Amino acid sequence: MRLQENFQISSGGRQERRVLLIQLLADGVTGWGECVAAEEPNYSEETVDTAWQVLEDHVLPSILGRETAGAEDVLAPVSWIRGNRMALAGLEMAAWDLEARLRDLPLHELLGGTRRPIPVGVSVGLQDTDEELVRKVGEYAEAGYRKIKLKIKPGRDVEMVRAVRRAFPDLPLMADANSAYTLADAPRLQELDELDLMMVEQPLGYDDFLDHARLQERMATPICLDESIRSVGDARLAVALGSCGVINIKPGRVGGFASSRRIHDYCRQEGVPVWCGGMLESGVGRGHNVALATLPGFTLPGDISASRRYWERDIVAPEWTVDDGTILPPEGPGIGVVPDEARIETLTRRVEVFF
Ligand code: OSB
Ligand code: MG
Repeated sequence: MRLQENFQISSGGRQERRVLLIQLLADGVTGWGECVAAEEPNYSEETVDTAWQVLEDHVLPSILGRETAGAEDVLAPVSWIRGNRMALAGLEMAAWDLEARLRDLPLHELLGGTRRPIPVGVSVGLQDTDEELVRKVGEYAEAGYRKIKLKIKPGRDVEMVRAVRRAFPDLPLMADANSAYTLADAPRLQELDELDLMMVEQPLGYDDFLDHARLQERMATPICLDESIRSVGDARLAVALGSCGVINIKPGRVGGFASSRRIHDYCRQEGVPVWCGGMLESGVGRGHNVALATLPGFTLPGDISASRRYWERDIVAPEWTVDDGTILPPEGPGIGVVPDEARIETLTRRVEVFF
């Protein structure tokens, strides 16, 4: 699927998405999953190709045809697999959608969600000029998004964010560095404290809990961890060390909904706010994110924008729309939207069927 614009983050840009969809069939009903792994290993170690290989060679042979108590336990036979959480999550979330459809329940209800409508924000990629960024942010603010996230990197940070803050003094703003800095940049990052940001996301290394804690001691703005948090164990480590004040939960990154709920429940108990991040998903993965964001601890707007923000045409009907900065979780079964199988077929480059 071709993105409407090249989406630039500190580690590079993306124009095309190779979306790995998983259909899980039982009793004539289909559950849909989306693996969020990217084309290149620049966000996590996984790619769409490693995920395909792990699913084909290791996950599916262990799981297909086995009895399972429900989606919550579908990954039990592959608990021996280390990492590869995006591959596992794609399958696990398909199982949740399947279970919800088999029980004729909306996925958000099966997950225990309570919030509706859900407030949403938008993530804005790096732009060539501050003027272009200010113009884009203005459009999203006008559209009503409840939080606007600016991608930053060294050389495109304090002055750029200041230009946006000057143009929009009251806008809920945050910045995301995707691990572009080191602790040596602390003086620079501290300058962000003057710009009234809701949080700064993943400023340092994807695996560096200690330096995030050192940086948080020196910054008033809460640090939000994204790449660093892959499990509830990571969340416990981050909270114990003081590495962050906020956590971004992406179900695709943490191994699925069961893991997302463990992180959510732990953060709720510890008073750490969470929100649902995004990975440039198609309408299928967007549906999983909408369902997750209905859980009570998701008190901050997620990176869950309308289908049209990324896609000229999405692969689900109806497409995801944002009304006054909110999305109303659908009441239909499963993710509540219908994948457009004819359109998906025209976009498909590779199919494999397992029994
Ligand atoms: O860091 O949150 C991120 C997109 C791809 C990879 C990483 C990130 C992002 C985004 C976009 O910020 C979120 C979205 O709108 O899907
Ligand atoms: Mg991020």
